[in-house]
Amino acid sequence: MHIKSAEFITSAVKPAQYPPPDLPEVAFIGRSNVGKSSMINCLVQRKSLVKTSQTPGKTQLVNFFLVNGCMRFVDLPGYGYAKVPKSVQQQWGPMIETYIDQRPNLCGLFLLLDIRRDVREEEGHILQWLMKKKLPVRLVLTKADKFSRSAAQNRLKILLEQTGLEKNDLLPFSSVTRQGRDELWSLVSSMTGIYETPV
Ligand SMILES: Nc1nc2c(ncn2[C@@H]2O[C@H](COP(=O)(O)OP(=O)(O)O)[C@@H](O)[C@H]2O)c(=O)[nH]1
Ligand SMILES: [Mg+2]
Repeated sequence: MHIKSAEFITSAVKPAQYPPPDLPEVAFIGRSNVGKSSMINCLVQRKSLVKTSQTPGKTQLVNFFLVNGCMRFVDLPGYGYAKVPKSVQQQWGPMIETYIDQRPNLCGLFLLLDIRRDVREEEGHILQWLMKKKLPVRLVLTKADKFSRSAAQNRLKILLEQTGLEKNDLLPFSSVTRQGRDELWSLVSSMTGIYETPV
């Protein structure tokens, strides 16, 4: 996909603040510091459309980005950062579940997991919500550059067992080497039905 434009639209905490559901959306979810902002920036070829940080856990909002004027990327709040107060940590669940439940134009989701980490309770919850909704989901294994190809294959096997997902549901990705970027865009296209940049 040729990237013509990518812009921040708005941040929301509740559905009344979401933009109208008039364009297809794909959403990105993951633990704080998993590399979500870096991945979105890599997809849209912008250095800092989405702020990346050394201090994780800052984004506790649902952030909407308009891409090529025809689809939206939705950056969901990062979870699981210990230094964030408990009260704030407890908001991510309802905020994400509400978005998934109440968004008619949501076409698919990418759940991000650091390739070096195991699947935990939060990822389990999210996978359950998605299966209930029958929404397309892919598990993106971020920071794949931290491993050699063969070590990455071993991790893939372990994560397949932990999640019960199928091989095609997992995608190694790196925003450093851009490994997986084209595959990710193909998935976004098939989820949204948008294959071409509008003229
Ligand atoms: N090696 C490596 N580091 C990454 C990658 N993606 C992100 N990072 C680093 O991981 C940290 C968190 O990244 P960020 O995108 O802000 O994560 P977010 O909290 O999930 O949005 C930053 O220090 C990034 O430079 C990657 O693909 N490879
Ligand atoms: Mg971020």
